[in-house]
Amino acid sequence: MIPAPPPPAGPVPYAKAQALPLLRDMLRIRRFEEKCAEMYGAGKIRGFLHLYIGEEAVAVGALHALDAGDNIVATYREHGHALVRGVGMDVVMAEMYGKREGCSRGRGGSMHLFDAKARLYGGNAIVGGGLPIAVGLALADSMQGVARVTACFFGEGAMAEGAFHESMNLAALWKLPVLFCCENNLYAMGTALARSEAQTDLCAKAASYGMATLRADGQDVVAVREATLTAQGHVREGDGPFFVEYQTYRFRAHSMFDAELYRDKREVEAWKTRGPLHTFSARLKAEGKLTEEEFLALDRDALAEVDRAVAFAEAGTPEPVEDLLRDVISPSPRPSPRGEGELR
Ligand SMILES: Cc1ncc(C[n+]2csc(CCOP(=O)(O)OP(=O)(O)O)c2C)c(N)n1
Ligand SMILES: [Mg+2]
Repeated sequence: MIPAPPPPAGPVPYAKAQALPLLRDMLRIRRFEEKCAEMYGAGKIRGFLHLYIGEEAVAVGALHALDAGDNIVATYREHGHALVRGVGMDVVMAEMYGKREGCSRGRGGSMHLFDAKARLYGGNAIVGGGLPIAVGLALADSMQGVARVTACFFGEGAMAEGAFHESMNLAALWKLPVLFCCENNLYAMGTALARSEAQTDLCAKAASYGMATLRADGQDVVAVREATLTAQGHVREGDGPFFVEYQTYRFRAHSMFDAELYRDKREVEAWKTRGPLHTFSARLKAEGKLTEEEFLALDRDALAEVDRAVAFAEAGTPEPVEDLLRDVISPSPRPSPRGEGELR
């Protein structure tokens, strides 16, 4: 059993007007993903589906500490990052459905949400795959003299990948503006960190590249935001990359195909008592910054947004079969079904 951390101490250091948007975004993610699970059961969403339920404080706290013009790179557990970044819930849901109106034109699905205008560069199914992309984006910015942070989210499982070490090394060597955001939810599929890693102190691994590090309670949206504010300030000042470990927990299975035989149900229940939504709303209520009516209104708004997104996705168009080879690059060009014989 991996014990849950103690509850957050001290008052929320934000006024009501600053605190409620954090709660609102956590509710939007939670309600969106609950609907995704339902629609998966109904056969409307297919393929892989990895839910972020329980981890919402990480994407919300971190993205609320970044500028809207910063780059975001994420994993296949990225619905929350897309929603907080401002990708419309309607086009995200349409992508989940594989519809042409989706943010990746229905080509990517749950694991490949992408929106260049929002500077969301995936959505990546490959564990550790986002790290070199983030380093490349930051290298481009630094060569072009653009002042921007690239925040790269990845799970602790990615830290066993060669791509992680190569990316950390180059980012530190070239002092690139990358904020490495490790979402440490303690498990990589069914493998607990200590079963696969000789060094379980993730900050120590990052520090071995001479990188500044911070560890934050990923179940507390305030702790996440504050740690990220510090870290992004360091990166923005030109002091090189920064690594933040957010200690969090997923309340659901790894994906929709996981019997969860590797963890004790009591452990899951204990961590649920540290759920980011109810602990934050309880603190705000205790401090007189939130009434039950206001909470219910935020929840109603989130549910209504989800209903509109489902209607949009249902009304969308499936990718026509004859278009399936469009934008697919092949080393041996073959005539397309339209007979044009060219790569596009
Ligand atoms: C390179 C690579 N190896 C293996 C997999 C299969 N795989 C998918 S998710 C996953 C676990 C990753 O765990 P972690 O990085 O901690 O992220 P989490 O799912 O916990 O958010 C693995 C091994 C993959 N997608 N890519
Ligand atoms: Mg993990």
